[in-house]
Amino acid sequence: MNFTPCLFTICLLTSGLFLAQKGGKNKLWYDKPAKQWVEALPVGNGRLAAMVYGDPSKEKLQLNESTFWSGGPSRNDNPDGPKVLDSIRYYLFNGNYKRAQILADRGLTAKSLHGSAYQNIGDLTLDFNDLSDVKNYYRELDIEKAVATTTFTSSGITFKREVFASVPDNVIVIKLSSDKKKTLSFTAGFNGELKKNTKAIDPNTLQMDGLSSTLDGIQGQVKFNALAKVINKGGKTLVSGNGISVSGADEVLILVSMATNFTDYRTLDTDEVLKSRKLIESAQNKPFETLFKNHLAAYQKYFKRVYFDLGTSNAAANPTDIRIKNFVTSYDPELISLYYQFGRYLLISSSQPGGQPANLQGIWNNSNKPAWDSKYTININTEMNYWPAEKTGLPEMHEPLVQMVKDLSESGKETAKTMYNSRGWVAHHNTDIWRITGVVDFANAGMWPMGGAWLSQHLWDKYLYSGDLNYLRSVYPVLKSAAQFYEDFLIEEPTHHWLVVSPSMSPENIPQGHQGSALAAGNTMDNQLIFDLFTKTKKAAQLLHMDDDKIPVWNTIISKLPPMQIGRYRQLQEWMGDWDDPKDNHRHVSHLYGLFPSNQINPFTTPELTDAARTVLIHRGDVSTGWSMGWKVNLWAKLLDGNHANKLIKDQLTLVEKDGWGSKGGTYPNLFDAHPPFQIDGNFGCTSGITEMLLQTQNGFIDILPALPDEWKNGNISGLKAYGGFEINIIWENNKAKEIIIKSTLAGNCRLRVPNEMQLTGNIKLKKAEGKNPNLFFDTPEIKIPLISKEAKLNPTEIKNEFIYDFPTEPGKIYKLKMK
Ligand code: FUC
Repeated sequence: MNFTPCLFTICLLTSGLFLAQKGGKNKLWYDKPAKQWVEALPVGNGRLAAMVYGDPSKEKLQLNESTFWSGGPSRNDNPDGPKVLDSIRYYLFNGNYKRAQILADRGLTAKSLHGSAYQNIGDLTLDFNDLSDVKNYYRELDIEKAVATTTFTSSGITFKREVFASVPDNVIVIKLSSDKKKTLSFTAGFNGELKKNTKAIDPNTLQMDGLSSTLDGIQGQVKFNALAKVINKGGKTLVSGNGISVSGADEVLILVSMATNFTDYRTLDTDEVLKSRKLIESAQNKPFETLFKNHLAAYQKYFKRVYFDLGTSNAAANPTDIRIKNFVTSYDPELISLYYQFGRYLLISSSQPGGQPANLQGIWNNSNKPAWDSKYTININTEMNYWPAEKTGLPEMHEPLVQMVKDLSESGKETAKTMYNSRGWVAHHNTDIWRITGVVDFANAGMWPMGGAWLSQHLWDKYLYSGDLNYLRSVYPVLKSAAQFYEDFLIEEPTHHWLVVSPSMSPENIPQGHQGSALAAGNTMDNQLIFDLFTKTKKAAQLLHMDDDKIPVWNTIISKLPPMQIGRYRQLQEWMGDWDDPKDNHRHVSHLYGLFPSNQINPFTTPELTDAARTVLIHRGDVSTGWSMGWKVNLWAKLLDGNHANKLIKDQLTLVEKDGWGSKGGTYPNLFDAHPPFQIDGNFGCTSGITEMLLQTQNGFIDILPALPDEWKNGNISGLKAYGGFEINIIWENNKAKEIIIKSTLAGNCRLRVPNEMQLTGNIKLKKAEGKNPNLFFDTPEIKIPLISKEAKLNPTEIKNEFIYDFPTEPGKIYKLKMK
């Protein structure tokens, strides 16, 4: 192919009809086709996904379907659990950590099944037979419309390709057009490693079917069927080998449908051929304009809820990969807002009601043996995927996670019984589409019986945004059963007689002097998770007037949990013993769960713990894997240090040019987060973190611009959500809040913390806030006084709280505050 990249200064496409608006606020764009997967552009409808390469001569769309996983319905509980549990606990309480680990590997780690892998359907290729004289090349992903477009000229003709994945029509739509009739000629074909057959079933329909892999001894049982319907205007189509050749068409629409036999995590009885065919049949009679209109309405309903503007600069005139490369040395605020909205784009595109939750790679995966199986790591990664959901106006996208937790509460009940002889449900550090809940990999990574406790927090937190009691009623049994597991599983440790989780670990870190074993009892994160789980379950029961008799039981458990501890280096202790190493730069900062996403540590009511949490972050350092940096953006925001949070955003927006493995994260040319390799949690974590810099809602009030970096002088954001059903718009100028608009949907007291003096427009006066916030959505927990090492020299910072106001609100009313 003779290919000339376009220079952005001269890249004006020739034809008026095909003139593409190059770049722009919500666009990723490039002046060359993707050479590797992390340069291709993702589209998805929550179930179907494609990575679009945009190659003029050899177009490729790598395809996924969210239910195409290796294996089949399966479980992985180790039945020897009850035989080894007491001994493991004995060893842990007596300092023989290594023996505990060895025994856990023997009696608790899964005997053979370590989880299934999310797999790749294959590629749709469109071979244009080496186009000559390619010029004016341009490709973009418009995240405001969720469309990937490629345009270029060849021999003076302008070609255009548009691709989107439609939720309402449930197919991937590709439109090929040009500004001259009869110029579209190519061969279309399917290919994939796991295919069984691929053929043209008629001159307009390609079909591929296949079967998922066998892994860890579980026979691959997921069957897929993929169809591509080629609808040409003008020209003709012919079956050519396994493909279809199109010649001399004026315009071509290709509809891609994919389906599997997956019905639910226990059942594989869907007719994948019928499903895939029906979807094509109902889409094929609709004109492109109708398909596009349907798609746009369904997508924008979600996307347009939040608008974010941080200003722009000349840097925005460059292609996206160059902007990432230059980010640290140039001033490019619009890349931050683009990256932010890209996180929302990815969540809308990978997690739709009724579907699977976003896995480690969302739904985009080109491998059949992906990193960590591209499954669900629930000791941080899956939770992080959903941090932006509620607060950035995407509660519907949270639903697949809620459904997965409901599934796990069923599958995990058997695990609790089989492995620990306990009631309730338990999940460890991984799960997959079959909702396995046993211990995977090896004890040093997998022996963490807290996955259920962490995921359950999402059930309650979702309620805090909507106030929907019917929803709360529907998830309450899951919360109660998660708590019930720990009612049975917690054990009194011999020194302080605290109730602790044992065996467990602080994911996935090994304390110094611990004989190389990660296993320990009473780890800080576990205590924080249990505290939250029981506190939230109790609140839910009280709101729903249920289980009065359980309240004293839960209160007793809460009172016997260990307090947080500040160790000799002034650090929040990660473990029950003062074992932290100030040189430890492990990517997990599990004990900081208490700071974010939880609110047990905050600068307002727990200054000493806040100081100790800051020490941990300083010891750990900034640069790490992608998701670790994404978490740290949130953590520094919660410490009210916007400049440090901004530094982390810069670390995260460091270009990683090539796909591969490593421990230094960053961002790929297509804005995918680099663990490396690609892992989507970093994208979502950072979107959440940016929100936390502008709005926090967990400390008993709505905190406006709590961690605004000096560099973000002017900006505005609208459509953010706070607890208690409040919707917030903020405009700031010269680092001061200029205007705040608050919509109340549920009524109640609105307590606001603002960075400068403000007044309400209209008749209502702001009152200086005093005492506890009467609005129960903002209720904050009572934390035990921490134990502090005698060697620790604390340095807590005092927070200036000059402007905290109260005003009453009514449902449906809008309130405007202006700078005084
Ligand atoms: C956890 C992390 C790794 C990776 C994996 C998917 O094990 O420690 O860094 O993100 O999940």
